[in-house]
Amino acid sequence: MNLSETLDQIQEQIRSQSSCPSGWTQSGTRCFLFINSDRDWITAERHCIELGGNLASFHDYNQLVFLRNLVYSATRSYRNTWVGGTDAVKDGVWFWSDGSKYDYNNWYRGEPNNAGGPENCMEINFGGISTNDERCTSSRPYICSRKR
Ligand SMILES: [Ca+2]
Ligand SMILES: [Ca+2]
Repeated sequence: MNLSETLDQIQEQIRSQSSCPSGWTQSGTRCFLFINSDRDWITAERHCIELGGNLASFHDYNQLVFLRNLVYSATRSYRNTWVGGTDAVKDGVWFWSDGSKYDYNNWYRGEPNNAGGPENCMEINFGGISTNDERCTSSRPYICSRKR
């Protein structure tokens, strides 16, 4: 093999390592997949784990907009959709199932409110761009996220 062929091979390896699996959308260093099947939160999370990730987290307004647009591109609507936020361990203490820092939120006014009972899982696309705490047993489509 000559030098040029070797370089081509190395470049191809870098390309394949730095891109998302087929069907996933890249944003920054991560890959995202909207799954248009209604599941309860923990079933959604377990499916994301099977796919090598977790339910998606977001850490600023733009990342939340990105997730919202991902739902729109797949469904042409802004369906309420699970992400990885939960306060199931201790009410009012929110964290992300992917272990990243819980450093941003954009709750709809009056949320999170545990309306009519425990609401311990986070959905996006509630009241526009905002989020809501929802019963974890509700069925929603969901967004998985994983490293490239
Ligand atoms: Ca709660
Ligand atoms: Ca709520």
